[in-house]
Amino acid sequence: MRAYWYDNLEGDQRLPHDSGRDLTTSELERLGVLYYRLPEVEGVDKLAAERGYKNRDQITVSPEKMGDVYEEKVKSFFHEHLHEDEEIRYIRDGKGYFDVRSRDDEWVRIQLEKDDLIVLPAGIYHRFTTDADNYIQAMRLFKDEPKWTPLNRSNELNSNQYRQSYVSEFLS
Ligand code: KMT
Ligand code: NI
Repeated sequence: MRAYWYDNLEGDQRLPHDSGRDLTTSELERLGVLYYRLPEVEGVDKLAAERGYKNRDQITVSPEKMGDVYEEKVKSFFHEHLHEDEEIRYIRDGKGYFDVRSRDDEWVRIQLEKDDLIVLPAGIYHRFTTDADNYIQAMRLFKDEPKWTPLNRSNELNSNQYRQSYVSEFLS
């Protein structure tokens, strides 16, 4: 895992967009983003039990797996959105970038690879992209029914109760 400020330059979303300025895991924690390095799946079982995540599935994002819809999917993952539940991803293979908004509404890029697990809190604005290798496999953890509907950023969404809870817990 490496977290750094996004450079905001034009160019493919899958390029590193590396400003060269890093963030620490404690800085991520202040945004409510939790990071774990879990080389053994037992670590995931423990975390899932503690947080009440009973269910899991696996997703592969690649042109081989997705065919013609790959480019479309990658673009849609990159639209800025939030969820009304945590987003937990445990990377099993390949690499990818999760971008999250900072306190000052700047993009922080989090590069993840195999054995990295990330918890994005409900209500945080974020987006995802594969990198130039166009391949990631991830385990998705969820409680009951997955609540993965992305709610795209808008002024109206700022009054959403999950957004407001996030703002009052982490940005106030
Ligand atoms: C998401 O929510 O953006 C995804 O699940 C992307 C694929 S998981 C690495
Ligand atoms: Ni999401």
